[in-house]
Amino acid sequence: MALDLETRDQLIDTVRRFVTERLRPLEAQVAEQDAMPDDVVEEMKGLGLFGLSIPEQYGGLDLSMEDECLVAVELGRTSPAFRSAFGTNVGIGSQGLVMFGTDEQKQKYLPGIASGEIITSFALTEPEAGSDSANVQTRALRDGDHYVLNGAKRYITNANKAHLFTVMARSDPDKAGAGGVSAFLVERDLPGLSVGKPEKKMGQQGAHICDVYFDNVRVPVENRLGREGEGFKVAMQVLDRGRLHISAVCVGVAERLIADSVAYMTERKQFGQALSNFQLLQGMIADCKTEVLAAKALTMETARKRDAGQSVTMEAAAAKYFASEMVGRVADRAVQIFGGAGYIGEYGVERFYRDVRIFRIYEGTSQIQQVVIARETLKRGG
Ligand code: COS
Repeated sequence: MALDLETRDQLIDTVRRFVTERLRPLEAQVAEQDAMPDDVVEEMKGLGLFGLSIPEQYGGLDLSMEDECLVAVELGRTSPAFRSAFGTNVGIGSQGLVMFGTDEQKQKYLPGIASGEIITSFALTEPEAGSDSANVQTRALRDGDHYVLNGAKRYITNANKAHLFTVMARSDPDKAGAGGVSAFLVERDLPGLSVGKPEKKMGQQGAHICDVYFDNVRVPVENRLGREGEGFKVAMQVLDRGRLHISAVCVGVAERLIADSVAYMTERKQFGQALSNFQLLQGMIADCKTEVLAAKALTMETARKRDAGQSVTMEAAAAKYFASEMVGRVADRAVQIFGGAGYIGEYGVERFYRDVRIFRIYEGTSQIQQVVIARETLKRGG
């Protein structure tokens, strides 16, 4: 649902203040401790951030994709680890349920997801199914009114905190590829489900990814999401949407890095004058600004198309591809503008440089986005 302009501006203003006053001062601490303070998470719940995309009837804010992207841009202006705390609830952890769930499933889980009481995770990736996500090996064999899940998932965001997983598993062992995959809502406390230790990562400390193991986990048939064999489609549609949200976050991070770079260029003097007077550095700022404007325009245009009910598989892939590569270039230039100060920990620029690297990998690598863009363009004939 699109908010009226006044309500939207109020929400954006509230999020902007929360980011500036509450989250930014904690960036270094969260990175050093690799942990999100509980009180911050509680404040996020109070602001409704866990339920941005959840329909109003289940207690969420029910934002349109356009409004969600505007909020995501604001949240991008701080360490991306903060957004990750509720990112799965807003995106890949909840949207399969929102798009494909039955009324009963929605009533059971969505209010808790919207309030942040239930943390969600999206379990698609496996050791042998990364970019080739149709090659899911986790089994879900039907046994009466249950499916029995066996297998392992890898790099699952928020798995260590999750209460509910959307799991893609092969329900038809005779069918290789996408057609044999079904999606399931799997509760954390089912016997046989276990979660590994958080991985040590390059960046985004404070956000966690872990393996998830299924050892004869009995999932009731009523927890299947969509029809049998429809799981890959569920995953792809969730990712179409998720990719757009990530694009908006990339725009926010880039805007933050440009603002930090401009502030530094104004203050720092070399050769007797401010760095901002040097045209080679101005050229870097111009390139950053041009690219972020382009990424934002593509992201918002695609969000509006999606809100209008159009399929945006290709456009969302293009937005994710362009925005994630763009923020990588912007972060690299920011390190260059800061010089030695960009390379040491104190200024936080090197932390963003590491944090943004994952945007070109998760929810589909840049190369997968290229595949999606090319396939769709060829299919459409141009
Ligand atoms: N929406 C709806 N359906 C889709 C779809 C989409 N965006 N993309 C594919 N499908 C459907 C196809 O239409 C096809 O259905 P039919 O068999 O009925 O025609 C089926 O799904 C299989 O699609 P396809 O043949 O394109 O599958 P591929 O194995 O070639 O894989 C890619 C397609 C590579 C695009 C997919 O595996 C992918 O996105 N990989 C990256 C996964 C990813 O992002 N992982 C990150 C982890 S999650 S954080």
